[in-house]
Amino acid sequence: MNTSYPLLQAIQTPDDLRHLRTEQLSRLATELRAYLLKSVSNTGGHLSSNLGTVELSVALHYVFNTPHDRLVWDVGHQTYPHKILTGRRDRMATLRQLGGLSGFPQRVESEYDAFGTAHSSTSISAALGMAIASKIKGEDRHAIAVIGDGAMTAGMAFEALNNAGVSDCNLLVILNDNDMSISPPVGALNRYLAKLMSGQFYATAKNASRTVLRGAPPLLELARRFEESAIGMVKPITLFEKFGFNYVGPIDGHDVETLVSVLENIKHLKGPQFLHVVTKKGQGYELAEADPVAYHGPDKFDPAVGLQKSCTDGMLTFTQVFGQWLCDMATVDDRLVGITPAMREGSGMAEFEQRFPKRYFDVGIAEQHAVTFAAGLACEGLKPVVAIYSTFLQRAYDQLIHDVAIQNLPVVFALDRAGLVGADGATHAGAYDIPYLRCIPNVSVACPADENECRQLLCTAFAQNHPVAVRYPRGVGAGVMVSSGLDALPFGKGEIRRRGEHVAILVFGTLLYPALQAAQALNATVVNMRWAKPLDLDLLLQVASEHTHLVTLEEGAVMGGAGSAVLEALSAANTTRPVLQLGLSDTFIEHGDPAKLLALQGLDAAGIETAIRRRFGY
Ligand SMILES: Cc1ncc(C[n+]2csc(CCOP(=O)(O)OP(=O)(O)O)c2C)c(N)n1
Repeated sequence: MNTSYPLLQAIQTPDDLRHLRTEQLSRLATELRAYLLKSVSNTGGHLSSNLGTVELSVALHYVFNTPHDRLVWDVGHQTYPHKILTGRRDRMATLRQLGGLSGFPQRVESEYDAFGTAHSSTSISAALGMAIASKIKGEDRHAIAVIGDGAMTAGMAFEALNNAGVSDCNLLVILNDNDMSISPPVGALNRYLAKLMSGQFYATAKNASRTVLRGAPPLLELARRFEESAIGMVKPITLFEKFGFNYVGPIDGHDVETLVSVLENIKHLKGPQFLHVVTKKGQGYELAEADPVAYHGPDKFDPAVGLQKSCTDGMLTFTQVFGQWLCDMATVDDRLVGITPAMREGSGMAEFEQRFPKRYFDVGIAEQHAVTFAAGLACEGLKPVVAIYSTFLQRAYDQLIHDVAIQNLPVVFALDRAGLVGADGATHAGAYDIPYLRCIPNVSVACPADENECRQLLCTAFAQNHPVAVRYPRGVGAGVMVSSGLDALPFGKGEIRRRGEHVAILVFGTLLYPALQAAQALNATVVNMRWAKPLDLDLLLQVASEHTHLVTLEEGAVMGGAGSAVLEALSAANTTRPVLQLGLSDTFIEHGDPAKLLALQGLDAAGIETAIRRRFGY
């Protein structure tokens, strides 16, 4: 830590922060922002959202008695300033690396991380639970949820508002409105918030302070506003007031002294409070302000130069393969519609949006709605492709079963980030999709081994008349050339990739390539199974009859996964073979370099070879 951060350097915990004079906070925020930029540019990670929460983090820890008061950050990707202020400044260099700080709040990491997050829109529910618990236990503490305007679009946030608005507990919801999700925000709520901030509806910071200072009981205040709005004198009652909250704002979220004075005042009000704070994504770093999407989650970069084009040696990521396929298939089939729950960039749909705007739907952070919306489209003869991360489809499990599978609707699920994701850690790992999908009737699951198969299996999936998921991992694959055609592979069929003796490795997905390496040393057979469901039974039974030992391999949870499907099938066919199941162990795998994490799970070539030798005594 160098001396250009004199105030920040003196802060080990929020207690130290609370000893500063209010006039010093703006200087502290400047130091914190500079430290943050330097730190994230060295490690990579979420940047623009964190630049936007610097003043809010300072003000919240200054006014509230954390960790006694509970501070719950929604998604948690904007908590780096909070981490720096809560004793983790010196560990920021380890961010998102194996054994280092998580990129999200974690209860095990710090007592200041009141609630673990990473999936969005959980903060109001969790903070409400904490507020009610403190009431039941007779404890005097505040519970605060900080939620972005993107996260606010999720149904779950509204379920929580609906519940909280009629409670009489001391819950403070802070809407951090930067008019951005990862990409520009969508939907009617966004329009409403924009309206709130415009013209006569924009209360100056001064006005907001005065409103709070009056400290009128919410009901009285509501009655007064109703009366005044009836004669057209004053701003109408906001949506949040209609939900039962006392609404304050919008106020400037980069004016730390105002934030402090407003929060000080709100702190003394009873009942559910709603503070609307306006911030700028990327605040204070010109390049991020100009392009908050690119700086949402950059790799390492030089702040003086800015982001450079990332180099993948001409290799396509699976996400790019999907994006190209989507455009190509949409060109030849006008029934195709593409749906993303707020992940346009992450799911590779930017070009599709440009070229097919009428068939592109960003539905907001609303996975449940995305799936049922797709079901409705499919009922009417369209061919929906839902591009969704494996981990986020977990949110829409009932919709998948109840709305899509039971009605056997032809929806394609392009499941990105299947398997380990690396720096984002356990919350984002796509570890469970094979187990959670393969138990649902009518649903098929394809596991391409490389980029070209990914394209081909997407074609196969699209041609089916029932729900099909195609799961593929983050990043690049084996570097296989991707054909430009739209040829499908046969449905439910695998292939033998290498013929060996005694041992056959049945691979589901991209671990085919390390398996081929391991098989070289073992002279084993390698089977590219391609489908976790339906299993290629003929191929499986043929391979079982020709080998003494079987190995199953998948980048997904072993428990209930494709290997379990193989065991079930062998058992049903009354065939007994020793089977070694390789995949992700029954534990949450933390953040780190993906290759290292795979190796730690024994899923690199050396690990696969060792496991086989050990189990079968080779
Ligand atoms: C359930 C779920 N879906 C998608 C995401 C991916 N995601 C992470 S941050 C983000 C945008 C959040 O926008 P907002 O709440 O406005 O925060 P900002 O980044 O603008 O500060 C999204 C979609 C997620 N974390 N959780």
